Amino acid sequence: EDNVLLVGEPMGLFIANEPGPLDEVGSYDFAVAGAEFNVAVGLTRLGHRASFLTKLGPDPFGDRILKLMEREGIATDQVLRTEGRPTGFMLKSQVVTGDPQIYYYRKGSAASTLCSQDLVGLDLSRCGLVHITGISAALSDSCRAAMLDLAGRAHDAGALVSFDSNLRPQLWASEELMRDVTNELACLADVFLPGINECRVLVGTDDPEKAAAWYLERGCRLVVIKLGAQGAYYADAQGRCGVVPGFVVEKVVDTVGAGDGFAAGVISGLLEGLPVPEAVERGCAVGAVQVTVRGDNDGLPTREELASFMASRPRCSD
Ligand code: KDG
Repeated sequence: EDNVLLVGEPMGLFIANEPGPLDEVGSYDFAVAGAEFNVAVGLTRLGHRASFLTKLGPDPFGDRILKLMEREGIATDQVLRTEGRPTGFMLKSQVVTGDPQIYYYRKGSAASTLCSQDLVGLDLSRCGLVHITGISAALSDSCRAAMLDLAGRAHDAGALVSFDSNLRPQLWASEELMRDVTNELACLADVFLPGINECRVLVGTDDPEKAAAWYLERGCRLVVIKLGAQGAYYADAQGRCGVVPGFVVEKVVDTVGAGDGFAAGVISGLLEGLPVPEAVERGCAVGAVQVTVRGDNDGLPTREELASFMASRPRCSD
């Protein structure tokens, strides 16, 4: 079944309208963020069916997120509203180069109360793939337990699990906990999608071959490591591996969301039965489109936009 379940915390997002530190910004644009939400948008734009499991507060951010999900065609029947808990939100700065500054207001949010109990009625029988990220595991102890449960439930139901480490040290009590939990989830995943800098933190190497081998030896089936502008390295349990070159991007506007676009591209390709290198190439393309816009998800391409981008754009190795 080509039905993807995403679980995580969509949030309100204020994007600075001018460069500078967050406390000096004069005006912000209002949007929606959240790694798993971005992947859901990417998948539905590419024509896949996605449903979202989360908890939202009874507030304008929650209403906005729900409406946006509906507009994007993301199924919302697993979205719970939680009385007495706010929907999380975050601020994002504007930068001329490098990664923007991020500040979260999400402690005690509705989504942080997600727990294994919320998964009890979940029907995974028509679900082909479950996508989770390390961010959800970082939100609270109950979220962490729920993500581990969910990975097990997905396997029992015959669904694939894809996992993006999405390391957010700000959200974890310690680097050790972040590393241990992330690696545990990665080894349970069929598809693991870390960045090369994350591999240094997680397994102590930035050699993509060594990092991928570490996860493959411990049960993961396919590891795809993002190499930034260079593209990505993949290795699977059957011994196939290689580097897929990235696409040339003339002007990077905002790097946030590139990894989520990458995940949407890779997952959609795998669900369509593309060979791994082609699915990875699609991931690189969606990630490259995404860095050319300011929002975390509004740049995600439709099938037509993706096809014309891939046909016209040179690769980094050209
Ligand atoms: O990957 C992009 C996300 O980081 C962004 O949309 C916000 O989910 C988010 C987070 O927790 O940082």
